[in-house]
Amino acid sequence: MTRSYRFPDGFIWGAATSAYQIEGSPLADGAGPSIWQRFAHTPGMMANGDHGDVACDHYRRYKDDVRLMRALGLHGYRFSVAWARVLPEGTGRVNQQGLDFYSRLVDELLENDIDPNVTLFHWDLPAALDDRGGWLNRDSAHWFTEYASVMFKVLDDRVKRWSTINEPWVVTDGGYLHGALAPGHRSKYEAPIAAHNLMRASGAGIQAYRAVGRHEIGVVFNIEPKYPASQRPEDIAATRRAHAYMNEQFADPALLGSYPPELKEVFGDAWPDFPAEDFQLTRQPVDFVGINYYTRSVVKHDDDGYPCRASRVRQPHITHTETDWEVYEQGLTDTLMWFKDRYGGLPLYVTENGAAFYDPPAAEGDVVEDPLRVAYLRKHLRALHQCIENGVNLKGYYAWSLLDNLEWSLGFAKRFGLYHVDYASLKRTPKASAKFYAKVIETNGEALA
Ligand code: PNW
Repeated sequence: MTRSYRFPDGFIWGAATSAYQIEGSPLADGAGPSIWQRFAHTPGMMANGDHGDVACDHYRRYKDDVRLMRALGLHGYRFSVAWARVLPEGTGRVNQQGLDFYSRLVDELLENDIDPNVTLFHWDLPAALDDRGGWLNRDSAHWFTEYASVMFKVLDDRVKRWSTINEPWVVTDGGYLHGALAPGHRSKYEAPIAAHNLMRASGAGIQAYRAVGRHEIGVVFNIEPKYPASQRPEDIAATRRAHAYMNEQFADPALLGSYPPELKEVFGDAWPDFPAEDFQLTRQPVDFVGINYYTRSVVKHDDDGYPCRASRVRQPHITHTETDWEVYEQGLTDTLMWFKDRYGGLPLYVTENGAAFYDPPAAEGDVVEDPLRVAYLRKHLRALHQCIENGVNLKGYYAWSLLDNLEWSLGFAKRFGLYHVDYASLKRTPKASAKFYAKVIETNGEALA
């Protein structure tokens, strides 16, 4: 007998994007600059000199893009709000025109029966706040709640799912430790402080929501499971450090109210003594957690590996994506099972999952053939079905991404979309993965068989 991959009734099938990656027009209608606007216009920071000035022009084409979502049959759409459109200086004055854009987008989604899932912070901090120290300033938790409260007030009548912060690990590792992402700092001393303040901000945002909100709020982590390259004690210890650094450093303060002890080994004298009362703020009850899963890594001890004295061991026999990530669906199952074991059975969403592959051009009127992305999706969705059978409280899935878009400092060359975007004409073309995903949604998973 063939196995059925039917998902539970009410499972949310969605797709995700983020503001700076798709919107374009970053300074339109009174918006202030963000750190990504600045970073992308700093020579040498972006592959190919790419930037988000136009991106997918979603700011002006959002109605067309909602039509694409509708064609997929999406139940949900996860997007982020550009903080500096709403509060151009980050705090204080509210820019009504910026708010109106998101209000129109939400209305358009609802008219098409698509449930909005709003991420408040997906990396584009207002530049004015970076000038005040950004995430290194403890006041950032107050700045964030001021902004979040404006959004709750305007959209909570229509938005039923909110997330505070997207992937705090990437913000701190890329933005404050290695400098490859905005704001481009390289400091072992700054990274844990920025991380801590992001989790304080997330907690403060959740606390503010409890006073005024009527629906659900959570936080989104990227989780990359770590597997030891050998059973040698030093590889196992390196794997523990890498896992504590990337995964537990964020989920632990949010859900357990503490940090794992390995972080002291990772950061050494750069690890601060955080005030005990901060953990009441970081540990606010959440309605769900969003997990972004892309890949795993196999880890060995390496004295030159920074900052964990660990490095990745490439697995030559496994397919890798264009961002050099292993295709490893068992890692998704392991991640969700680990999460349930460590943090309990709270509701989970996979808020991002997808792959960059080279997609060959299509003739006019044809779909873009992307067999590797179809295979990636199929494998990961089958793995998710297994998780549900194993008792994971999984409520929905958001594919990354609806459209090809600006892959941050890697530029437009890395394409994650279900829809291909021609950046000269801005024309959207469905890929075979879009057709496949539409079938999965229509059959509630049965097309995975
Ligand atoms: C996520 N890593 O970023 C982001 O949420 C998206 O904005 C991004 O486009 C997508 O994944 C694809 O990269 C990540 O190095 C960046 O582990 C880097 C990592 C993970 C997630």
